[in-house]
Amino acid sequence: MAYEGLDFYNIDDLLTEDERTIRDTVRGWVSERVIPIIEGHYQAGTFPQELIREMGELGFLGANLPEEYGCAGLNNVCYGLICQELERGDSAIRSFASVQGSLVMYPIYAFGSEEQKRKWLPKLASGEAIGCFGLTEPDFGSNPGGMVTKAEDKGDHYLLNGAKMWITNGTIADVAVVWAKLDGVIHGFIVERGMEGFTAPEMKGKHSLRASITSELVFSDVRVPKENLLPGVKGLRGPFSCLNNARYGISWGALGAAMACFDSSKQYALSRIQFDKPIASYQLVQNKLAWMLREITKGQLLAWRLAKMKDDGTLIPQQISLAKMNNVDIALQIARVSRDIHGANGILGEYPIMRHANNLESVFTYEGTHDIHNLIIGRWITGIAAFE
Ligand code: TGC
Ligand code: FAD
Repeated sequence: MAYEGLDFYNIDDLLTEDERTIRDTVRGWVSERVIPIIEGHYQAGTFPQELIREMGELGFLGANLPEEYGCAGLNNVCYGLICQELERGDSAIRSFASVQGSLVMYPIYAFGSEEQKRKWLPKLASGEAIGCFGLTEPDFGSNPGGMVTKAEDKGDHYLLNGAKMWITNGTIADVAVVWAKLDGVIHGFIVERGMEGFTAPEMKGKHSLRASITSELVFSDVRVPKENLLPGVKGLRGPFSCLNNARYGISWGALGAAMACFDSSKQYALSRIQFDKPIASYQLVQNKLAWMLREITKGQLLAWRLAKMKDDGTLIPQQISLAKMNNVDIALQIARVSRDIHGANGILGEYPIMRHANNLESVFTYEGTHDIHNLIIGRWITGIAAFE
């Protein structure tokens, strides 16, 4: 039976025909190309690289950036729906698209020179080139302002030294947008694969996002040409502006994972017989399903409203924080309850549940931990920063 999603509050009525068509295209692609192979990649700890060019051809990469640079030029509802459907497949697939589009293409588009845009955006949009985003360091995760990676002005080039950690796509990336301090102020640099002194070893041993590549980035006296500095921004506003876009996409993406867990739970509960009846006939199980539906429906309304405000240009970062923290939180809880409904079968790769639950542990932490988003909202309410 084809996957139909969950739409208890007729949110489809709020979408245009084009938006629904795009959602259905991504949904069909995920059913056909991602779901049959993703568990194998998860078990093997590999990313399905053959999907990258397909995602490019279908317009999933940098989907909300302008057509002028080879992108699809879609609105933010479409971008959100793409994230939702990709993450129904696996958080690794949405992560790939988030990093490529929101964290690599966006800063080049928003802060890059015209030459940088022409050189990188079409290749990144088509999937011919792969990008990564280096902000986090071993000792500076939630507090990236403390970073120690630094660039020195050497006249005709910058000399880059330092290390980044937990970088999605790092090992396979052709280009890294790296944030480093130049005279104590954070700037963005385009570091290219093959530059002498730049290595990106893969991090192994993850129990979460196993179908995603996560890497260190090591810079040892890397000579970065002057023209590779992103000229349009300095300070933390640069990386945080990228995070606004990626966090926005995650708000939608987490719903995709939650909807996959709900769908599997409903089917399982209807077919699993215990004490001579389907477990779906017991009040306790119905309570769990009703709670999932309730939380997903609220999350969908948050995401849709967020998209409208983003398209109107009225969205503030604190509103993104609310949706990111809420939707990831409920998705993670739904995945855990879903595991319970599936009983022992819930731990098997035959069902997507444990994979989503484990992935969502990372999503809860990356792009600002749950509590960092609490503190961002707390600062907005009180005017008092409680980070330190
Ligand atoms: P703070 O003093 O608040 O701000 C410093 C400057 O930045 C500006 N700013 C923003 N600008 C645009 N958008 C935002 N959301 C912004 N938030 C702050 C701010 O106006 C200020 O500008 P200026 O011109 O006055 O200097 O900075 P802080 O150091 O106190 O930091 C506050 C805090 C904790 C909220 C922040 O550091 C934070 O968000 N930490 C979390 C770090 C994080 O999210 N890292 C994510 C790394 S990337 C990643 O995880 C990718 S996973 C991808 C995947 O695989 O999908
Ligand atoms: P910490 O900052 O050490 O936090 C640990 C705990 O302390 C958390 O519970 C946190 O909420 C809490 N805490 C921290 N500060 C405070 C405070 N002031 N008040 C109260 N509680 C606090 N980064 C990139 O730059 N690029 C990427 O592509 C990328 N991809 C990632 C992929 C994966 C799979 C993962 C797991 C991470 C990725 N990250 C990436 C890194 C991610 O953004 C960081 O892990 C995240 O920002 C948190 O940093 P940390 O892990 O160092 O945790």
